[in-house]
Amino acid sequence: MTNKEKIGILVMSYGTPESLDQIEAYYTHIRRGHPPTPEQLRELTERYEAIVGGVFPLRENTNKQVQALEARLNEKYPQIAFSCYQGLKHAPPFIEDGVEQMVRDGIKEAVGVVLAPHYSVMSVGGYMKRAKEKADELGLERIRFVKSYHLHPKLIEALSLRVEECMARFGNVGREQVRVIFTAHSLPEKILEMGDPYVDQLMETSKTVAERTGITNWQFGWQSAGRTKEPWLGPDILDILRNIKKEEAVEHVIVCPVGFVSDHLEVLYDIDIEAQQTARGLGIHLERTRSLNTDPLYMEALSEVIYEQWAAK
Ligand code: FEC
Repeated sequence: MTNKEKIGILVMSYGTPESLDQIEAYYTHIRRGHPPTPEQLRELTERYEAIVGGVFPLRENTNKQVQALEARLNEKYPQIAFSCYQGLKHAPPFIEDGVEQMVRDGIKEAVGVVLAPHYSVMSVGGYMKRAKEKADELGLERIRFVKSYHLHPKLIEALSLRVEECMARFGNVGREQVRVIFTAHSLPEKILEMGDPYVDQLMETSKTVAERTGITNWQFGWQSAGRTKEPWLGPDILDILRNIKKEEAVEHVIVCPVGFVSDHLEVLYDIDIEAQQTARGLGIHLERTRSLNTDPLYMEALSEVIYEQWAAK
């Protein structure tokens, strides 16, 4: 089968350090070239130390997701030869490195996809812009992008199964007693004036999962806001926990981080350590839904949106 059409898939993800001594360079990249203060560096290093057991989870998870996606694509669409390339936002191989490697390998047609289902000009839009600029510079014939896939039925199914599985951990507690909080990474509030679809897409995912699972006791919350002076989207998950305990006497909570697809710092620290500590202090039983990682339903959803994007001539 030598005459199969060859398609390059640029799989873009956030990126993470690979060792503790790389945290400073990584943080400097996130801060657009401005190194963190020693205090900021120490604080971030401590958060990584709390979750890293020899490997940085996002490094390993991205590798596994990209391998699983390539395998699924080639199995599902055997008429095409798919090759996946990683392109990371804040760590090597950077987005530009991924595009360069595709060109070096003779790829003429490519599809870019981000391992984050919801579009914001500040998140997915940024990945796409960098990939397109490099592709144009190097003369890659064609690159199209999957912008979002926040309502893909298989993504919704995978998330719904996770909420159900989490609900079962509450034993005899009635479903209506458990508050489900869907979360995503906060962004600066200024995106609201820009007509950005991020907030609406996140609400749509949450509402659809709630409908599918028949859950009525739910709300949305933000997490992991940056520590800057500008206002960020809220309410923050920690404030929500305090308020629902104080004002509504809620004692059972499921956190479902719909904005993330992997186990990494924002899930393993911000939810599993920080939010869990707050919940315990308040006497709340908090459970988190399992991350998607390489879930076959997630790989299937990604394969389908990639194929659709490629096939839309
Ligand atoms: O496990 C890891 O090593 C990396 C976890 C990680 C993920 C992630 C995803 C998103 N971020 C988004 C927005 C921002 C904005 C800023 C920002 C800053 C940080 C810092 C760390 C960090 N982010 Fe992140 N993010 C992850 C980690 N993020 C560490 C720096 C210290 C801190 O603030 O905690 C503010 C800086 C800026 O203006 O750029 C904004 C969004 C996502 C979800 C979409 C995506 O994955 O791209 C949005 C994972």
